[in-house]
Amino acid sequence: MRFGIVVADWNPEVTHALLAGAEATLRHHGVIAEDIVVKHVPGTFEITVAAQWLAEYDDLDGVICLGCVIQGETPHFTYICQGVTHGITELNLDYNIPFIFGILTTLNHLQALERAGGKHGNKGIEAAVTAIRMATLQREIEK
Ligand code: DLZ
Repeated sequence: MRFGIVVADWNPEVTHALLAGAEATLRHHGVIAEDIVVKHVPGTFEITVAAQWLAEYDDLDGVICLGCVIQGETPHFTYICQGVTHGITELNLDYNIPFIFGILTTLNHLQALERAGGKHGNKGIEAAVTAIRMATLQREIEK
């Protein structure tokens, strides 16, 4: 299998931990390094279009989207979360591969760290497992 990973560099101490978890999990399940295509974007809002470009220009079994949006004092949080959720949903319907929603949307920095290798695990690992499961399911169904 061959997977793309799009990771946002906003809140990098969180998102790069998600990336490490996702990459290690794919490798653990037998995906070779050359078949893991990692692309960085500035923030979570940019994830959707980069994921679309990967789907257009590469031959992938799925794209894992990793980001972290932390609530601030303005409604910006809501718009970014709505935008990326809608965008990834659309990609799932428009392309014949799964796009995995590995984006933390938390009320504060601590909640994010707890989900990027802390007491609530690493959601990058869960995203990678979900990608493998969905790609496997698609192969089963399309036979
Ligand atoms: C602008 C912004 C803010 C305020 N907060 C976050 C965040 O918590 N997480 C994140 O990934 N990105 C954030 N951004 C950046 C936007 O995602 C985007 O990069 C900019 O609005 C430029 O389009």
